[in-house]
Amino acid sequence: MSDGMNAAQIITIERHILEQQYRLGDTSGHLINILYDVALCGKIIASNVIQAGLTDTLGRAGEENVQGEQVMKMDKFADSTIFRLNDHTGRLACMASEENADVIAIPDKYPTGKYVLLYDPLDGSSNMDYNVSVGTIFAIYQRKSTDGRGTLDDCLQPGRKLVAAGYVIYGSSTMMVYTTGFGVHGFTLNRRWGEFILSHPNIRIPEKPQFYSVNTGNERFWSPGVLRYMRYLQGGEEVSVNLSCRYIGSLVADFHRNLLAGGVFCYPADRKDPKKAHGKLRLLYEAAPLALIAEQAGGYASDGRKPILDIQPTSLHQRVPLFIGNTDLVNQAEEYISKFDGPAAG
Ligand code: FBP
Repeated sequence: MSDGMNAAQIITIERHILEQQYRLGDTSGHLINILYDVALCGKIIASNVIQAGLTDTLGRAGEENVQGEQVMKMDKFADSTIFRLNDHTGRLACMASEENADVIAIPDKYPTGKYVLLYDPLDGSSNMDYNVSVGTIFAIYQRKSTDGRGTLDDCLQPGRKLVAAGYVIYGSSTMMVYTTGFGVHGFTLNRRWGEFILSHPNIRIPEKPQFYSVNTGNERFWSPGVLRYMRYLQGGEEVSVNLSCRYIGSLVADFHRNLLAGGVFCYPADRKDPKKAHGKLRLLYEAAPLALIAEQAGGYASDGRKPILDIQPTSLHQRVPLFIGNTDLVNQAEEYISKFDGPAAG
């Protein structure tokens, strides 16, 4: 027995990912290795997150990113860690990050490969200084172009084309949750072994939801359909559900809780703030990868009108409204929005 586990129980993330290889027909093994590299990024970032107060990694880096947000020191660390661990492997055509305005090219001295890696290096980073859970979100596509350096077009693919997606959450424990289209699986980092071990196989969103998550501070900016939907979630409509409100303000943490306990996370469009007229969260490295996880776990993700996974991206940092979690709850959001906000504009 080791750490309370007998050998037969120990399923490392490498073993689990390798078992996916045969299902994926990823003969090159490149996708498998990218997933393993992401897990290694998670371990390195986790080792810094957990002692951030002791090292000079809390606070702002004194610059603004393409989103118009203050960049945190840990954003920079996480961003450069993911780049450095993936720029030389020959598995990627290109990368894109929430922290970088443009497509990230593979340095000329290194070969390119057939996959594209998109990532939010440290989601919820503005909460880091307050010891709130944060996360890394990743999305992997096969390139569309045939060879050479990858392009913007290789990154602008609808979520239905994802070959793998997931996140690493840095909370009371560090977990990696991923899917390659064969269910959703969660691994907990055993710090003594320095290894992610399978702890949550085949995650399914519980049928009976418990929570709704939304920043009610934005209520005055919501459309009539969204306002009625929130009343429905709070038990204020004739036919209602009666959920408890939980909002951390860190997407990965809010999503992870609802994935395991049942519920819905909402970041609606914001009718007054032009910057958030299409929501706050980014389609490519927040909404789409989590939408694949949700659907693979028996849930659903929508922009209030249509499936997130069907949206054809038009720009790298495009934002979308997001309703994600139990299918029934998200379907209700679509119904309230179409009933009280009328047909979609344009
Ligand atoms: P980033 O930190 O990746 O920019 O994420 C944005 C985010 O912090 C989400 O994690 C979270 O769900 C949301 O913004 C919170 O926004 P608000 O403070 O407006 O409720």
